[in-house]
Amino acid sequence: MAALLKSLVEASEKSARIAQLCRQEEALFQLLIEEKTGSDKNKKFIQDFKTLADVLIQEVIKHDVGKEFPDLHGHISGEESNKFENSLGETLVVQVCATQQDTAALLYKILDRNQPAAELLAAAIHQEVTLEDPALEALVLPIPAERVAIWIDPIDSTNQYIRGQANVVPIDGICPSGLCSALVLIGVYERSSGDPILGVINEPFFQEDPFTHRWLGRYHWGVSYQGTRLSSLSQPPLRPDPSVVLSSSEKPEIQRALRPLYGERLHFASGAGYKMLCVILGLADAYVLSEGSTFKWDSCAPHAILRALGGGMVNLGAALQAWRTGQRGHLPELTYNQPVGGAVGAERWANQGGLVAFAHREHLELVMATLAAAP
Ligand code: 2IP
Ligand code: CA
Repeated sequence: MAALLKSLVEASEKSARIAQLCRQEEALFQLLIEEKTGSDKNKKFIQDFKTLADVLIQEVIKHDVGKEFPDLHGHISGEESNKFENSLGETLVVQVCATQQDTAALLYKILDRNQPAAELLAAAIHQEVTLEDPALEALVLPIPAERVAIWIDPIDSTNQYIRGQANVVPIDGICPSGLCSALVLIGVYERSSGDPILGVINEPFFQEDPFTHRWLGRYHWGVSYQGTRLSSLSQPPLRPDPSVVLSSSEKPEIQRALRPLYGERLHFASGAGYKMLCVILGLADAYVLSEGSTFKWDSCAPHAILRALGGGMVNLGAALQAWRTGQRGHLPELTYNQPVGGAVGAERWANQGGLVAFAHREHLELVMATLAAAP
């Protein structure tokens, strides 16, 4: 069912436009930041921000895709809750209304009666986005909507989205930080097995037009389902001198353990989705993360694309255990349908045990052998 893929790509394009608009309109952007509290707070940041753009984008995807595929109703989830508190202390439920006028009226209340901002956003939410992508038109994919569910990260790397610089100079193609690491991630998994089967990654801040200063985005997709593997990208080549991308907060002992394999070719970057994208694009051969600081909505879309390219994403803790006991044939990949037992809030959907993202099985084996041999 290529219609589902097309619908998700279109939803990601609309999302990217909303993300660009909120970042471009300074007055709008200032209105949009709200601190996360309680169990929804990502424990990694002292202060973690959720933006109204985040919530809006998630609701737009739910609305647009849910309208086209009623079987997906109740099976589209994301990082954000759609309750939003404005500076007057009113709690409002963010949703896409039947008409642009109604959405503008709701946003007017959420945005503390800022009419221009409400109208700008409502227009972006209700715009028609239709793609002219011959590669998508030509596809036939037998994916039944009633057997799948969706994880959305409306804007991954929220911190960089809020504070990131526009023109960070990349090191070996990888930006250590910056707006370019803010991504829209939409991943589809099979409800019964939890396997990731379809992914869309949209880069709203791929390039800035030097003349108009407008942002140009781009998107990537991949499908891996019942023997069908298709992607807008090709598998990157295996390199003789491999490199790895890590979180800047990765443990020193893991960095030391990886030195024998990578030497100086250790890169650091913000954004879990962005680091996975670096592997997808062949800018790094692996993303190794030793902690459970990513979530199902971070990894589902990139994981599906990696599988479409012949790679994958394993649970690092479980894979190391299997490796050490000699069970090396089938290292355990991440799945998306089971919450962490006993956890609450966002932690229910954490990728506990960390992860390794890879584009070549041969390279995953090198990572496993290197980490298993570390003192
Ligand atoms: C975050 C974001 C962070 C990442 C963290 C994710 O998602 O991608 O950048 O940490 O794991 O959960 P790091 O940059 O150290 O990899 P969000 O920004 O959507 O909360
Ligand atoms: Ca995220």
